[in-house]
Amino acid sequence: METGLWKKTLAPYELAVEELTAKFRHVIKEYHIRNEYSPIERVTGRVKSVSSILDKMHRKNIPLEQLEEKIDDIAGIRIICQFEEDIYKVSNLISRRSDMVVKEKKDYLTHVKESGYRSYHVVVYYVVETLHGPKQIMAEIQIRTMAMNFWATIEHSLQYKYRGEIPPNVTQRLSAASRTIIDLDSEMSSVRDVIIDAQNSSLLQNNLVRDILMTIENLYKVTTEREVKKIQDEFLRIFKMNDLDELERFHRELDIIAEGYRVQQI
Ligand code: 0O2
Repeated sequence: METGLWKKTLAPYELAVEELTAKFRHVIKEYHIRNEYSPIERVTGRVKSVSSILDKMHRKNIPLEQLEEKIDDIAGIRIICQFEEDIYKVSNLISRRSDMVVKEKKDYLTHVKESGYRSYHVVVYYVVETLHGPKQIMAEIQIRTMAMNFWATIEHSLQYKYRGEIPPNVTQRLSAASRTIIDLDSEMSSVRDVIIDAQNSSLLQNNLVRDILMTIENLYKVTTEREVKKIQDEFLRIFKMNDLDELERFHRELDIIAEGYRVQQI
């Protein structure tokens, strides 16, 4: 296929990666707006390189005409989670969405690959709008923990370096590292509740501080500088106490004050 044709073929996949990445990032945002822990930590996406596509076609004996129906990871999204439990939450979240249809799920967590690779793959059908109307494509969503991603990234780079022929002693060490990662993930899961609790508190504090500062800024427009200075000093005093309940109480009180000024203005 000539360069221009590759560009045309891959364009809808570029769009799908952009849209899906934005959508999953928005999921994180929605959780944070609700002061809730997000099972998605980070999202990245890529369109498979032409050389990697050619490589796969060659490896799997796929003719050019069947490229789009046989290769399901031309559009690839990677979702990184903090804990293994989150992976299944994300997978369920994907199943419930109306803008993508699950074609297949591959669970390499319970069925670890011989290499030691662990991840959860969801292949979805996704429709993008093109100049010629809607086009349905496939996208592969890889969901894994940070630790699994660390392992897979290193192993992938070694595959590349050794062109798939990793020396046996390195393979053995990678297998051992993969087992260590299973232990690490399970250890982290055992303190998941405590970690989530701490992260939720920090998220709530950030949101409260942001709201309070915005309200104080707005108060500048409707009351005297002296009054705002008093409120600001009170805020700094409470902030230094490092007490979330106090901060929430101050936030509520400030809302009532701001509401009072709004009423006065009407
Ligand atoms: P790239 O460069 O990431 O695009 P199969 O023939 O069944 O092994 P298939 O049908 O492509 O592979 O599906 P699968 O197993 O879901 O693998 C798709 C992608 O998962 C791979 O894409 C890798 O990104 C990742 N993957 C699968 N197995 C391994 C592994 O052992 N190690 C690492 N590091 N990643 C893996 P590509 O096309 O191989 O590569």
